[in-house]
Amino acid sequence: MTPDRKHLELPFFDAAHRSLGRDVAAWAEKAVTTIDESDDRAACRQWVRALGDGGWLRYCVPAAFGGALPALDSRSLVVLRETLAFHSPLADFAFAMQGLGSGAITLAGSEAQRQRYLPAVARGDTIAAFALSEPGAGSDVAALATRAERTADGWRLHGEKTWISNGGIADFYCLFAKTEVDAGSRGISAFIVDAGTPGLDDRHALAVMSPHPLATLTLRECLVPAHALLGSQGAGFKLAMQTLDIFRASVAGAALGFARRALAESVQHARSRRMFGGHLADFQLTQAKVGQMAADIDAGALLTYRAAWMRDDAVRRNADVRISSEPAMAKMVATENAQHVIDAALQMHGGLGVMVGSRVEALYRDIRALRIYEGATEVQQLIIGRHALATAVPRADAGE
Ligand code: COS
Repeated sequence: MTPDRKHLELPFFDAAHRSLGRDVAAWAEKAVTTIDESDDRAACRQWVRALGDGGWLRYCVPAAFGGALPALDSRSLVVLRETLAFHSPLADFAFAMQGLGSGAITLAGSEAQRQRYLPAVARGDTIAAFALSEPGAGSDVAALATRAERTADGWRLHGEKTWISNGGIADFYCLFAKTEVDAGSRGISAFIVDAGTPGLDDRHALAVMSPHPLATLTLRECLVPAHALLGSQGAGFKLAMQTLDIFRASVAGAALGFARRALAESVQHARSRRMFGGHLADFQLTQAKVGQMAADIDAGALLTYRAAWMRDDAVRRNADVRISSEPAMAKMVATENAQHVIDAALQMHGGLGVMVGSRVEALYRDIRALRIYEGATEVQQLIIGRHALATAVPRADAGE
Protein backbone atom coordinates (compact mmCIF):
# COMPACT_ATOMS: atom_id res chain seq x y z
CA MET A 1 0.00 0.00 0.00
CA THR A 2 1.44 3.40 -1.01
CA PRO A 3 0.78 6.57 1.03
CA ASP A 4 -0.86 9.58 -0.56
CA ARG A 5 1.74 12.36 -0.88
CA LYS A 6 -0.41 15.26 -2.11
CA HIS A 7 0.15 17.13 1.14
CA LEU A 8 3.82 17.53 0.23
CA GLU A 9 2.70 20.04 -2.41
CA LEU A 10 1.66 22.42 0.38
CA PRO A 11 3.82 25.57 0.63
CA PHE A 12 5.21 24.42 4.00
CA PHE A 13 7.47 22.07 2.04
CA ASP A 14 10.15 22.61 -0.58
CA ALA A 15 11.47 20.46 -3.41
CA ALA A 16 13.91 18.62 -1.13
CA HIS A 17 11.05 17.50 1.17
CA ARG A 18 9.03 16.31 -1.83
CA SER A 19 11.84 14.15 -3.14
CA LEU A 20 12.63 12.94 0.39
CA GLY A 21 8.97 11.86 0.78
CA ARG A 22 9.03 10.03 -2.54
CA ASP A 23 12.36 8.30 -1.91
CA VAL A 24 11.67 7.17 1.65
CA ALA A 25 8.24 5.85 0.64
CA ALA A 26 9.79 3.70 -2.10
CA TRP A 27 12.49 2.49 0.31
CA ALA A 28 10.11 1.73 3.20
CA GLU A 29 7.67 -0.19 1.01
CA LYS A 30 10.46 -2.65 0.18
CA ALA A 31 12.27 -2.64 3.55
CA VAL A 32 9.13 -3.58 5.47
CA THR A 33 9.00 -6.90 3.62
CA THR A 34 12.54 -7.80 4.72
CA ILE A 35 12.27 -7.41 8.50
CA ASP A 36 10.59 -9.94 10.77
CA GLU A 37 8.90 -7.91 13.52
CA SER A 38 7.83 -10.81 15.73
CA ASP A 39 10.58 -9.96 18.26
CA ASP A 40 10.47 -6.20 18.84
CA ARG A 41 14.03 -5.93 20.21
CA ALA A 42 15.62 -7.86 17.39
CA ALA A 43 13.45 -5.97 14.88
CA CYS A 44 14.48 -2.58 16.27
CA ARG A 45 18.14 -3.46 15.98
CA GLN A 46 17.54 -4.53 12.39
CA TRP A 47 15.58 -1.39 11.62
CA VAL A 48 18.36 0.82 13.00
CA ARG A 49 20.86 -1.05 10.82
CA ALA A 50 18.63 -0.78 7.75
CA LEU A 51 17.77 2.90 8.37
CA GLY A 52 21.48 3.64 8.83
CA ASP A 53 22.45 1.81 5.66
CA GLY A 54 19.65 3.58 3.79
CA GLY A 55 21.04 6.97 4.87
CA TRP A 56 17.82 8.01 6.65
CA LEU A 57 19.37 8.35 10.11
CA ARG A 58 21.53 11.16 8.76
CA TYR A 59 18.44 13.36 9.26
CA CYS A 60 18.78 12.80 13.04
CA VAL A 61 22.07 14.73 13.36
CA PRO A 62 23.64 17.87 11.81
CA ALA A 63 25.90 17.69 8.74
CA ALA A 64 29.06 18.55 10.67
CA PHE A 65 28.68 15.21 12.48
CA GLY A 66 27.62 12.94 9.63
CA GLY A 67 24.13 14.34 9.09
CA ALA A 68 22.27 15.11 5.88
CA LEU A 69 21.57 18.80 6.49
CA PRO A 70 23.39 21.64 8.28
CA ALA A 71 20.87 21.59 11.17
CA LEU A 72 18.06 19.28 12.31
CA ASP A 73 15.20 19.98 9.91
CA SER A 74 11.81 19.53 11.54
CA ARG A 75 9.95 19.12 8.25
CA SER A 76 12.29 16.33 7.14
CA LEU A 77 11.76 14.60 10.50
CA VAL A 78 7.99 14.90 10.03
CA VAL A 79 8.07 13.61 6.45
CA LEU A 80 10.29 10.68 7.42
CA ARG A 81 8.25 9.70 10.48
CA GLU A 82 4.93 10.06 8.71
CA THR A 83 6.10 7.80 5.90
CA LEU A 84 7.82 5.21 8.09
CA ALA A 85 4.82 5.09 10.45
CA PHE A 86 2.51 4.41 7.51
CA HIS A 87 4.49 1.25 6.76
CA SER A 88 5.81 0.13 10.14
CA PRO A 89 5.38 1.59 13.63
CA LEU A 90 8.61 -0.13 14.68
CA ALA A 91 10.57 1.45 11.83
CA ASP A 92 9.21 4.83 12.92
CA PHE A 93 10.10 4.08 16.54
CA ALA A 94 13.67 3.04 15.67
CA PHE A 95 14.15 6.20 13.60
CA ALA A 96 12.59 8.54 16.16
CA MET A 97 14.64 7.25 19.07
CA GLN A 98 17.92 7.84 17.24
CA GLY A 99 16.89 11.49 16.98
CA LEU A 100 15.36 11.96 20.43
CA GLY A 101 18.13 9.94 22.11
CA SER A 102 20.88 12.04 20.56
CA GLY A 103 19.02 15.36 20.31
CA ALA A 104 20.39 16.72 23.58
CA ILE A 105 23.95 16.04 22.35
CA THR A 106 23.21 17.89 19.12
CA LEU A 107 21.84 20.84 21.10
CA ALA A 108 24.31 21.06 23.97
CA GLY A 109 27.15 18.56 23.53
CA SER A 110 30.79 19.60 23.52
CA GLU A 111 32.72 19.15 20.28
CA ALA A 112 34.23 15.94 21.71
CA GLN A 113 30.84 14.56 22.76
CA ARG A 114 29.32 15.33 19.37
CA GLN A 115 32.25 13.73 17.53
CA ARG A 116 32.12 10.67 19.72
CA TYR A 117 28.37 9.97 19.57
CA LEU A 118 26.61 11.63 16.62
CA PRO A 119 28.33 10.12 13.55
CA ALA A 120 27.78 6.60 14.92
CA VAL A 121 24.08 7.39 15.52
CA ALA A 122 23.75 8.63 11.93
CA ARG A 123 25.36 5.48 10.55
CA GLY A 124 23.17 3.23 12.68
CA ASP A 125 26.23 1.81 14.43
CA THR A 126 25.01 2.81 17.90
CA ILE A 127 21.54 3.01 19.44
CA ALA A 128 20.51 6.09 21.42
CA ALA A 129 18.03 6.62 24.27
CA PHE A 130 16.53 9.54 26.21
CA ALA A 131 16.18 8.81 29.93
CA LEU A 132 14.02 11.43 31.60
CA SER A 133 10.94 9.80 33.19
CA GLU A 134 10.91 8.24 36.64
CA PRO A 135 8.36 6.28 38.66
CA GLY A 136 7.50 9.51 40.52
CA ALA A 137 8.16 12.01 37.73
CA GLY A 138 6.46 11.62 34.36
CA SER A 139 4.64 14.84 33.49
CA ASP A 140 6.23 16.67 36.43
CA VAL A 141 9.83 16.61 35.24
CA ALA A 142 11.05 19.00 37.96
CA ALA A 143 10.11 16.33 40.55
CA LEU A 144 12.67 13.82 39.33
CA ALA A 145 14.66 12.24 42.13
CA THR A 146 17.67 10.55 40.51
CA ARG A 147 20.73 12.09 42.14
CA ALA A 148 24.11 13.01 40.65
CA GLU A 149 26.74 13.76 43.27
CA ARG A 150 30.18 15.16 42.60
CA THR A 151 33.14 12.82 43.17
CA ALA A 152 36.83 13.63 42.94
CA ASP A 153 36.93 12.98 39.19
CA GLY A 154 33.33 12.80 38.02
CA TRP A 155 29.81 12.02 39.18
CA ARG A 156 28.02 9.30 41.14
CA LEU A 157 24.50 8.55 39.86
CA HIS A 158 21.82 6.98 42.01
CA GLY A 159 18.13 6.43 41.25
CA GLU A 160 15.62 4.89 38.90
CA LYS A 161 14.41 5.79 35.41
CA THR A 162 11.42 4.15 33.83
CA TRP A 163 9.47 3.85 30.53
CA ILE A 164 12.78 4.38 28.78
CA SER A 165 12.42 3.63 25.09
CA ASN A 166 15.33 1.55 23.74
CA GLY A 167 16.15 0.67 27.36
CA GLY A 168 18.18 -2.55 27.26
CA ILE A 169 19.24 -2.22 23.61
CA ALA A 170 20.70 1.31 23.71
CA ASP A 171 24.45 1.91 23.57
CA PHE A 172 24.11 5.15 25.52
CA TYR A 173 21.52 7.12 27.47
CA CYS A 174 21.09 10.89 27.65
CA LEU A 175 20.03 10.83 31.26
CA PHE A 176 18.71 13.60 33.52
CA ALA A 177 19.49 13.78 37.22
CA LYS A 178 19.36 16.24 40.12
CA THR A 179 22.68 17.88 40.86
CA GLU A 180 21.04 20.27 43.36
CA VAL A 181 18.19 18.76 45.33
CA ASP A 182 16.40 21.91 46.42
CA ALA A 183 16.70 23.94 43.23
CA GLY A 184 13.61 22.53 41.43
CA SER A 185 13.89 22.59 37.66
CA ARG A 186 17.15 24.58 37.95
CA GLY A 187 18.81 21.74 39.86
CA ILE A 188 18.65 19.24 37.00
CA SER A 189 21.64 18.34 34.81
CA ALA A 190 22.08 16.03 31.83
CA PHE A 191 24.63 13.23 31.48
CA ILE A 192 25.67 10.79 28.80
CA VAL A 193 25.79 7.34 30.35
CA ASP A 194 27.19 4.51 28.26
CA ALA A 195 25.47 1.13 28.46
CA GLY A 196 27.66 -1.27 30.38
CA THR A 197 28.81 1.39 32.87
CA PRO A 198 29.13 -0.44 36.22
CA GLY A 199 26.15 0.45 38.42
CA LEU A 200 23.73 0.92 35.51
CA ASP A 201 21.27 -1.94 35.18
CA ASP A 202 19.09 -1.69 32.07
CA ARG A 203 17.90 -5.30 31.94
CA HIS A 204 14.42 -4.78 33.40
CA ALA A 205 12.28 -4.85 30.24
CA LEU A 206 8.68 -3.60 30.33
CA ALA A 207 5.89 -5.21 28.33
CA VAL A 208 3.41 -2.81 26.70
CA MET A 209 0.29 -3.15 24.54
CA SER A 210 2.18 -2.20 21.39
CA PRO A 211 5.48 -4.06 21.88
CA HIS A 212 8.67 -2.05 21.50
CA PRO A 213 11.93 -1.94 23.48
CA LEU A 214 11.15 -0.28 26.83
CA ALA A 215 12.85 -0.69 30.20
CA THR A 216 13.37 0.52 33.74
CA LEU A 217 16.96 1.61 34.48
CA THR A 218 18.43 1.29 37.94
CA LEU A 219 21.48 3.35 38.91
CA ARG A 220 23.38 2.27 42.01
CA GLU A 221 26.80 3.78 42.69
CA CYS A 222 27.05 4.40 38.97
CA LEU A 223 30.27 6.37 38.45
CA VAL A 224 30.66 8.46 35.29
CA PRO A 225 33.57 10.73 34.35
CA ALA A 226 33.40 14.53 34.56
CA HIS A 227 33.16 14.74 30.77
CA ALA A 228 29.85 12.81 30.87
CA LEU A 229 28.11 16.03 31.94
CA LEU A 230 26.05 17.22 28.95
CA GLY A 231 25.63 20.98 28.73
CA SER A 232 26.02 23.17 31.79
CA GLN A 233 25.32 22.04 35.30
CA GLY A 234 21.74 22.99 36.21
CA ALA A 235 20.66 23.45 32.58
CA GLY A 236 19.24 19.94 32.17
CA PHE A 237 15.54 20.83 32.51
CA LYS A 238 15.68 23.43 29.74
CA LEU A 239 17.75 21.08 27.59
CA ALA A 240 15.12 18.34 28.00
CA MET A 241 12.35 20.80 27.10
CA GLN A 242 14.25 22.13 24.07
CA THR A 243 14.84 18.56 22.86
CA LEU A 244 11.14 17.76 23.27
CA ASP A 245 10.16 20.98 21.47
CA ILE A 246 11.96 19.65 18.38
CA PHE A 247 10.68 16.10 18.48
CA ARG A 248 7.06 16.68 19.51
CA ALA A 249 6.12 17.80 15.99
CA SER A 250 7.61 14.57 14.71
CA VAL A 251 5.42 12.53 17.11
CA ALA A 252 2.52 14.29 15.41
CA GLY A 253 4.05 13.17 12.09
CA ALA A 254 4.02 9.55 13.27
CA ALA A 255 0.36 9.89 14.33
CA LEU A 256 -0.45 11.21 10.85
CA GLY A 257 1.25 8.16 9.31
CA PHE A 258 -0.84 5.81 11.47
CA ALA A 259 -4.06 7.72 10.71
CA ARG A 260 -3.38 7.89 6.98
CA ARG A 261 -2.79 4.14 6.97
CA ALA A 262 -6.08 3.56 8.82
CA LEU A 263 -7.92 5.76 6.32
CA ALA A 264 -6.30 3.97 3.36
CA GLU A 265 -7.26 0.57 4.84
CA SER A 266 -10.82 1.83 5.38
CA VAL A 267 -11.22 3.18 1.87
CA GLN A 268 -9.95 -0.07 0.39
CA HIS A 269 -12.27 -2.07 2.63
CA ALA A 270 -15.31 0.15 1.96
CA ARG A 271 -14.83 -0.16 -1.78
CA SER A 272 -14.53 -3.94 -1.77
CA ARG A 273 -16.81 -5.08 1.08
CA ARG A 274 -20.19 -6.17 -0.29
CA MET A 275 -23.23 -5.37 1.85
CA PHE A 276 -27.01 -5.08 1.36
CA GLY A 277 -26.68 -5.57 -2.39
CA GLY A 278 -23.96 -2.93 -2.83
CA HIS A 279 -20.61 -1.92 -1.40
CA LEU A 280 -19.97 -0.45 2.03
CA ALA A 281 -18.75 2.73 0.29
CA ASP A 282 -22.19 3.25 -1.30
CA PHE A 283 -23.81 4.14 2.03
CA GLN A 284 -24.05 7.71 3.26
CA LEU A 285 -23.09 6.53 6.74
CA THR A 286 -19.78 5.31 5.33
CA GLN A 287 -19.23 8.43 3.25
CA ALA A 288 -19.85 10.65 6.29
CA LYS A 289 -17.47 8.60 8.42
CA VAL A 290 -14.72 8.70 5.80
CA GLY A 291 -15.29 12.45 5.41
CA GLN A 292 -14.82 13.01 9.13
CA MET A 293 -11.68 10.85 9.15
CA ALA A 294 -10.12 12.76 6.24
CA ALA A 295 -10.89 16.14 7.82
CA ASP A 296 -9.52 15.03 11.22
CA ILE A 297 -6.27 13.96 9.57
CA ASP A 298 -5.90 17.20 7.65
CA ALA A 299 -6.55 19.29 10.79
CA GLY A 300 -3.70 17.52 12.55
CA ALA A 301 -1.53 17.67 9.43
CA LEU A 302 -1.83 21.42 8.99
CA LEU A 303 -0.88 22.06 12.62
CA THR A 304 2.03 19.65 12.31
CA TYR A 305 3.43 21.15 9.12
CA ARG A 306 3.00 24.66 10.55
CA ALA A 307 4.92 23.76 13.71
CA ALA A 308 7.74 22.14 11.75
CA TRP A 309 7.90 25.04 9.28
CA MET A 310 8.00 27.60 12.11
CA ARG A 311 10.96 25.93 13.73
CA ASP A 312 12.85 25.51 10.47
CA ASP A 313 12.14 29.12 9.58
CA ALA A 314 13.46 30.30 12.96
CA VAL A 315 16.64 28.21 12.48
CA ARG A 316 17.06 29.62 8.95
CA ARG A 317 16.73 33.19 10.28
CA ASN A 318 19.03 32.34 13.19
CA ALA A 319 16.26 33.72 15.41
CA ASP A 320 16.52 33.02 19.11
CA VAL A 321 12.82 32.31 19.71
CA ARG A 322 11.13 29.60 21.74
CA ILE A 323 8.62 27.59 19.72
CA SER A 324 6.76 25.39 22.22
CA SER A 325 3.07 26.13 21.82
CA GLU A 326 2.76 25.19 18.13
CA PRO A 327 4.48 21.77 18.44
CA ALA A 328 2.30 21.15 21.51
CA MET A 329 -0.85 21.92 19.48
CA ALA A 330 0.39 19.69 16.67
CA LYS A 331 1.12 16.77 18.95
CA MET A 332 -2.13 17.09 20.86
CA VAL A 333 -4.43 17.40 17.85
CA ALA A 334 -2.66 14.94 15.55
CA THR A 335 -2.47 12.17 18.16
CA GLU A 336 -5.99 12.69 19.54
CA ASN A 337 -7.46 12.86 16.02
CA ALA A 338 -5.49 9.80 14.93
CA GLN A 339 -7.05 7.88 17.82
CA HIS A 340 -10.55 8.83 16.58
CA VAL A 341 -9.65 8.00 12.98
CA ILE A 342 -8.25 4.59 13.88
CA ASP A 343 -11.23 3.81 16.10
CA ALA A 344 -13.56 4.68 13.21
CA ALA A 345 -11.48 2.51 10.86
CA LEU A 346 -11.72 -0.43 13.23
CA GLN A 347 -15.49 0.05 13.55
CA MET A 348 -15.83 0.14 9.78
CA HIS A 349 -13.96 -3.16 9.51
CA GLY A 350 -16.49 -4.79 11.89
CA GLY A 351 -15.43 -8.22 13.12
CA LEU A 352 -12.36 -8.13 10.89
CA GLY A 353 -11.17 -5.06 12.79
CA VAL A 354 -10.79 -6.85 16.09
CA MET A 355 -8.96 -9.84 14.66
CA VAL A 356 -5.51 -10.01 16.23
CA GLY A 357 -2.99 -9.39 13.47
CA SER A 358 -5.27 -7.23 11.32
CA ARG A 359 -3.72 -3.89 10.41
CA VAL A 360 -6.36 -1.73 12.07
CA GLU A 361 -6.24 -3.85 15.24
CA ALA A 362 -2.49 -3.24 15.47
CA LEU A 363 -2.89 0.48 14.75
CA TYR A 364 -5.51 0.69 17.49
CA ARG A 365 -2.84 -0.42 19.98
CA ASP A 366 0.04 1.46 18.31
CA ILE A 367 -1.57 4.90 18.50
CA ARG A 368 -2.46 4.82 22.20
CA ALA A 369 1.00 5.53 23.64
CA LEU A 370 1.50 8.57 21.40
CA ARG A 371 -1.14 10.45 23.41
CA ILE A 372 1.05 9.88 26.48
CA TYR A 373 4.76 9.85 25.65
CA GLU A 374 6.84 12.98 25.03
CA GLY A 375 4.25 14.91 27.02
CA ALA A 376 0.69 13.66 27.55
CA THR A 377 -2.19 15.54 25.93
CA GLU A 378 -2.84 17.24 29.27
CA VAL A 379 0.76 18.54 29.36
CA GLN A 380 0.34 19.92 25.85
CA GLN A 381 -2.84 21.69 26.97
CA LEU A 382 -0.86 23.22 29.82
CA ILE A 383 1.91 24.44 27.52
CA ILE A 384 -0.58 25.90 25.02
CA GLY A 385 -2.73 27.47 27.73
CA ARG A 386 0.17 29.08 29.58
CA HIS A 387 1.49 30.48 26.31
CA ALA A 388 -1.94 31.89 25.37
CA LEU A 389 -2.34 33.49 28.80
CA ALA A 390 1.14 34.99 28.72
CA THR A 391 0.98 36.37 25.20
CA ALA A 392 -2.66 37.47 24.83
CA VAL A 393 -2.95 41.08 23.68
CA PRO A 394 -4.64 43.03 26.52
CA ARG A 395 -8.00 44.63 25.73
CA ALA A 396 -7.71 48.38 25.29
CA ASP A 397 -10.45 48.96 27.92
CA ALA A 398 -9.09 46.45 30.46
CA GLY A 399 -6.89 48.97 32.23
CA GLU A 400 -3.84 46.69 32.05
N1 COS B 1 12.38 25.73 26.31
C1 COS B 1 13.23 26.44 27.08
N2 COS B 1 12.99 26.66 28.39
C2 COS B 1 11.86 26.16 28.93
C3 COS B 1 10.94 25.41 28.16
C4 COS B 1 11.25 25.22 26.80
N3 COS B 1 10.42 24.52 26.01
N4 COS B 1 9.91 25.06 28.96
C5 COS B 1 10.15 25.56 30.17
N5 COS B 1 11.33 26.23 30.15
C6 COS B 1 11.95 26.95 31.26
C7 COS B 1 11.01 28.01 31.82
O1 COS B 1 11.16 29.23 31.13
C8 COS B 1 11.49 28.11 33.25
O2 COS B 1 12.69 28.86 33.24
P1 COS B 1 13.13 29.78 34.51
O3 COS B 1 13.43 28.82 35.63
O4 COS B 1 14.35 30.49 34.01
O5 COS B 1 11.96 30.67 34.79
C9 COS B 1 11.86 26.68 33.60
O6 COS B 1 12.17 26.04 32.34
C10 COS B 1 10.75 25.93 34.29
O7 COS B 1 9.62 25.95 33.46
P2 COS B 1 8.13 25.72 33.99
O8 COS B 1 7.92 26.57 35.22
O9 COS B 1 7.18 25.88 32.86
O10 COS B 1 8.20 24.20 34.48
P3 COS B 1 7.10 23.24 35.09
O11 COS B 1 7.76 22.49 36.20
O12 COS B 1 5.85 23.99 35.39
O13 COS B 1 6.85 22.15 33.95
C11 COS B 1 5.88 21.16 31.96
C12 COS B 1 6.37 22.43 32.70
C13 COS B 1 4.74 20.43 32.64
C14 COS B 1 5.42 21.71 30.62
C15 COS B 1 7.09 20.20 31.76
O14 COS B 1 7.45 19.59 32.98
C16 COS B 1 6.82 19.11 30.74
O15 COS B 1 6.94 19.31 29.52
N6 COS B 1 6.45 17.89 31.19
C17 COS B 1 6.25 16.76 30.29
C18 COS B 1 7.54 16.06 30.13
C19 COS B 1 7.53 15.02 29.07
O16 COS B 1 7.28 15.30 27.91
N7 COS B 1 7.85 13.79 29.49
C20 COS B 1 7.97 12.71 28.59
C21 COS B 1 9.40 12.26 28.58
S1 COS B 1 10.00 11.73 27.06
S2 COS B 1 8.97 10.18 26.60
